Amino acid sequence: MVLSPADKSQVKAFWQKVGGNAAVYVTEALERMFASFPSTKTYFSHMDLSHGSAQVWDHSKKVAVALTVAAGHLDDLPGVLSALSDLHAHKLRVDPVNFKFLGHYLLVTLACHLPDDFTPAVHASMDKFMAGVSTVLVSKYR
Ligand code: HNI
Repeated sequence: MVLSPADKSQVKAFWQKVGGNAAVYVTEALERMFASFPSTKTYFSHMDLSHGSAQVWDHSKKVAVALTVAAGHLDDLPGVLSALSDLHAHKLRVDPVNFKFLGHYLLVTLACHLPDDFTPAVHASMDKFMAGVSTVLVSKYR
């Protein structure tokens, strides 16, 4: 997954617009994923997944930070996401297909909240960004 220079600047500029709402959007994306694919809830069976859950919120904040770090290091996603790659593959054993789901629901959520900024070009670049993050996070699976 190669992000062109144009993709990189689109991702950076768009993520700036997301700003402090990143964790809110991650929470909504997770809720959408859980609603459409209830099997994904099994990974979080130790957590309270009800709407407004403090545990989900804490988790979303961590995911948001990881995505913000990734958006700031688009030339070194494998480096900055290495520990998370170990965690998801070796410890959590998240099936790779689930990253496509979460990436999809995050893009849908972003499009809903930032419709004017989520142009087709931004959509394409953000899709590549999420695919790039996912590629790293699944790279050590099995
Ligand atoms: Ni994910 C924990 C980032 C996709 C299931 N995940 C984290 C943490 C970050 C993170 C950050 C917290 C690590 C820590 O505590 O140090 N996860 C990301 C990112 C993506 C992603 C950036 C993709 C965009 N995770 C997924 C997917 C699933 C998933 C698709 C399963 C469907 N993640 C988990 C689980 C945990 C987790 C489970 C542990 C939660 C906990 O606190 O016990």
